[in-house]
Amino acid sequence: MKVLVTGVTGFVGSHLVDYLLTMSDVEIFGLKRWRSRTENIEHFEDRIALYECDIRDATSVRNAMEEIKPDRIFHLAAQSYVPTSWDSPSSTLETNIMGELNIFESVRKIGIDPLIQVAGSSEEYGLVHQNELPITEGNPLRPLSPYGVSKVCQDMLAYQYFMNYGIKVIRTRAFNHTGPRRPANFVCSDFARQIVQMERGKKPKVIHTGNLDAIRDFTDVRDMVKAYWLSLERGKPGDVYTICSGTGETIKDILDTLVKLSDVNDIEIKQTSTRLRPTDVPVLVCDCVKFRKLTGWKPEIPFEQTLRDILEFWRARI
Ligand code: A2R
Repeated sequence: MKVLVTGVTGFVGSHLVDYLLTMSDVEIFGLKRWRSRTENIEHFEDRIALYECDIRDATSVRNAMEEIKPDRIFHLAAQSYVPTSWDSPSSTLETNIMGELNIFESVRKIGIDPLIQVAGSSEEYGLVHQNELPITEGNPLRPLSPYGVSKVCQDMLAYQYFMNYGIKVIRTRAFNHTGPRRPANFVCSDFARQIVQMERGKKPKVIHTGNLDAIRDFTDVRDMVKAYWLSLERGKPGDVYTICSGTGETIKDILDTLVKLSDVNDIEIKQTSTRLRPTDVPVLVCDCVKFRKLTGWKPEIPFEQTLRDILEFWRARI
């Protein structure tokens, strides 16, 4: 089976390939740009086939699709960072929406029939009222960032291409996921990196944070990529599945656990306005009963282990 991963050089794409490499009978293909950073894929680069492709460029996407003719596509390429979407809304919308459109159109025009996973996000739900928790697929979509809007559009475009053309799309809406290789602009990695800098004596014992009271639902990325695989194995084309751990953690709990797992103490916490979002949702916790019933999936890696592994990741780099 030919499996194509867009965004293969990214955080999730590289973990997905690690998982795919444990399987037999899977030929792995990845799309990358000529200037993509490759540190996440160096350990498997010689075991997959890489194609240069910018998903905003329809010709480039079509050429890659024509050559590969994949049986399955994990569409992970995106402008994935919420704060950047406020700074660069137009390019976020272009990459995420037009990029996906180019993939669907090339599949349609070439006449191939792959299963396609579209990586949506909890950011699609955006504003969630307390009486609407836990979130399920039926919650209203009220995105609060250009990134969230782009993911709602990806989701709806996927639905439309399934309904109009029978393109076999499975939509996932993943809640927060983290782990080693997550860049330092994401909260767990940000804290872990700052703590390791303190362990190394490279930073005063002051940690800069955003909103510590927010409650988020975290899953280890290595569990998340297994869920993505199962979404194509068992999911119903056209359907949508939220994926989450179902457990809420405050950002403060995450910070406390990281400090507990580290060699530093007496850390001063400073809330920084530049790390706060224009609009933040207090609680984002989900119930993925639909996906669990369908697939039997549940997270296996305890969150404390995830945080330990993130610290180890930064210790190896700082
Ligand atoms: O920016 P690059 O060249 O380093 O590659 C990133 C890729 N990407 C693109 N690939 C082709 N054409 C583009 N115009 C383009 N723009 C971005 O998407 C990188 O390989 C990947 C994104 O990786 P991360 O930022 O690490 O995102 P992550 O956490 O792996 O998220 C995967 C998916 C995304 O759709 C998120 O929105 C969703 O999961 O949560």
